[in-house]
Amino acid sequence: MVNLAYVIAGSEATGGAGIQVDLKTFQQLGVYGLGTVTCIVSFDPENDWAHRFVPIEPQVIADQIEAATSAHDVNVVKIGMLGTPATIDVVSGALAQHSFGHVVLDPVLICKGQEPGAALDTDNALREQILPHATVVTPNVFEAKTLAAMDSIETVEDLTEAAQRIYELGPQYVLAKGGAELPGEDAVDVLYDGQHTHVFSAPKVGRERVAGAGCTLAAAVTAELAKGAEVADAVQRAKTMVTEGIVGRISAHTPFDVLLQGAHSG
Ligand code: PXL
Repeated sequence: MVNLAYVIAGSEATGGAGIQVDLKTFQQLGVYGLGTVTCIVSFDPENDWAHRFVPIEPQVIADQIEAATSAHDVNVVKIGMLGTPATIDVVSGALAQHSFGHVVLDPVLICKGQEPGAALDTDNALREQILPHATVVTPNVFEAKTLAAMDSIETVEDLTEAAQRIYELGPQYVLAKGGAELPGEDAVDVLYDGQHTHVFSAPKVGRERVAGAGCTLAAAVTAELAKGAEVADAVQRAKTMVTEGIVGRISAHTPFDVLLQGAHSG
C-alpha cells in the first residue's frame, strides 16, 4: 500500500522552505506527496533577500484542491504558509468540506527576515478559521508568543504555558518548538494534548537558525501520521530527521544555511 500525504503551502523559490521542502520530506520518508500552491515567495538577492510575495488567486487554489482531492483519497494534510485572509477563506472551506483524518498546521506568520506583526488580519484569520481544524499545530517561539498572546517565552515552562494556551484555541495537539531559540544546550520542544506534556530534547547543533527546519518538522510529522504513527511517535521521528538534516545542512548565498532532507537515513 502506498501512503499518501497532501500539502497546502507556499512556494519558496530557493528550495529552502515551503512546498518544495514539504514534498522533499514526504519523499525522503517514503510517502507519496501531492501539493497545492497558495503563494509564491521569491527572495530578492538585490535587496538583502527581502521577501517578494505573490498570492495565488483564490479560485486557482480552490481548483488545485479540487484536483488533488478528486484524484486521491487524501487523509492527512499539512498546511503551511497561507499568507492572506482570502487564501485562508478558501482553505478553511476545504478543511470543513473534507474532514481529513489529520491536519498538521505549521502556523507560518512571518518568514525569517520579515517584520513581525506585518499582517494582523492574516494572523487573526489563521487563529480563528484554521487553528480549530488542526490535529497538530507546530508554532515556533515567535508564533507561540503571537498565538498565546504572551510577551515573552524564555524557558521551557513558558513554552509549556504557551502550548496550553494555544490548546484552548481548538487544536488537538500543540507542538511548541523551542528549537535554537531558548537558552541552554538542548533544542527543546513541548507537545501538549490537553492533559499531558511531553518534552522532546536533543543537543543543539550550533546556535544559528537553519532555513527549512520548521517546514521539515511539520512535513515529517505529516508523513509519519500518513504511515499510521501516533502523534508523539511521529513528533519524535520528525525531530530526529530535523536534527540529522541540520547536521548535514548546506550553505547557500542566502543569509541562512539550509537543512538537507537527504541527510536523514530513515
Ligand atoms: O519557513 C517558513 C516559510 C514557509 N513557507 C514559505 C516561505 C517560508 C519562509 O521563507 O517562504 C513559502
